[in-house]
Parts: sequence; structure tokens; C-alpha cells
Amino acid sequence: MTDARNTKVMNRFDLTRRLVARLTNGEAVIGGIGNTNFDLWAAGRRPQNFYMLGSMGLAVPIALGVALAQPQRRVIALEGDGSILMQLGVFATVATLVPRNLVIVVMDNGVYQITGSQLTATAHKTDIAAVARGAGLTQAAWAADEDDFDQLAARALAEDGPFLIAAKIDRNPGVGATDRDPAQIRDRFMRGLGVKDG
Ligand SMILES: Cc1ncc(C[n+]2csc(CCOP(=O)(O)OP(=O)(O)O)c2C)c(N)n1
Repeated sequence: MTDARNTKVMNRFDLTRRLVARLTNGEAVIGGIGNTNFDLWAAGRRPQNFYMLGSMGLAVPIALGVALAQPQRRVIALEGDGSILMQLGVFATVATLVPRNLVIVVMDNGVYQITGSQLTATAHKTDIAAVARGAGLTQAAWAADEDDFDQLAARALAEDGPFLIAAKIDRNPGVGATDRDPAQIRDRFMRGLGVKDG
């Protein structure tokens, strides 16, 4: 199993595009606050994308709720390291509930980039995939490089989860800028998931 220290430093937008290119079955994607959702936005608008605004650490809890409500649909949460560090307890909840259709992707740049690049715990000692495994997420892995990320993503979209894919990424800023219209984001997502008409 790849160690965090043996992973290539990749690029969030490149990885996001690689992931989105694989989505052909109406998979739901929840982008976390800031750069993860900026790059999700820039990777192409999809009605099944939800862009979290405002609060850190909510991509996985929202994705978990969607995954439980719609077990036939694959649901992906994209989160930064700073945000997931605020919500480590969710790993234990996911491990307990075992949603087979949930995929968590952690984009780890080792900083709270959007608020000034203060170092996070992952820049020091904390290994997010190891924390997840310790919480009971047995299918949690570091992507060694882009090819490995592609293979892990393909598996996570096809086999029984829950899965966690962690990637060390560079500190390039997010590419897009999500429209800040929460009601529209919510309504479009609900229509995209077939739970709201009109
Ligand atoms: C609960 C909460 N605390 C603090 C903030 C302020 N804040 C917004 S984004 C951010 C940093 C996010 O870091 P990370 O998830 O690692 O993403 P990055 O900016 O590195 O892409 C902070 C501290 C917030 N929005 N919500």
C-alpha cells in the first residue's frame, strides 16, 4: 500500500478532470468549500454536482446523506485536507454505516490554502489515509501518481465501497470560481438527482 511519503505531488484540477471524465452514470459529486469546488466547477457543469459554500468539512456528511438516500447512485465527496481535518469523526460514521456507493477523495496540499496557506496537520505528522483506515475505512489508499489515481477511481466507481482516495497535490490555486447562489445550487442538484420537478 502506498505511503503518503511515496506519492507524487499532483495537481487538483488535473485529478478532478480525470475523475469527472469517468462519470457516465449520473454520479453525484459534492465539492467541498473552496478549491475543491472551484476545480469541480471548472471541470464542467453537471446537474449532479453540488458545491458546498461556507462551511468546512461538510462534503463527506452531505455525500453520505445522498449515498444513503439513493443507494443505486455512486456518490463522490471531494474535500481538502484542512476541511477533512475538521470532520475526522465522519470516517467512523461512514465505516459504521458502510455505504457501498460512497467515494471520498481528499486533495491534500498540506495547507489551508484559500485563507493564506497556513500549514495543516498533514504538513506535519497526520496521514489522512491512515486515519481513515484506523477509523475502519479499509479501502482507503494514497494515489501514488496519476495512473494510480485513475485505477483507484475506476475501482471506486465500479466495486463495493466505501472508498477513500487521498492525493498529495501542489499549491496551485483553484481554476474556476463557483457561482455563489446557494438556492440555485440546491435546486439544480435536487433536479439532477430526480427529487425535484420543474
Ligand atoms: C468551519 C469553518 N472554519 C473556518 C473557515 C474559514 N476557511 C474557509 S476555507 C479555509 C481553508 C480550507 O482549507 P482546505 O480544506 O485544506 O482547502 P484549500 O484551501 O487548501 O484548498 C478556512 C480556514 C470556514 N469557512 N469554515
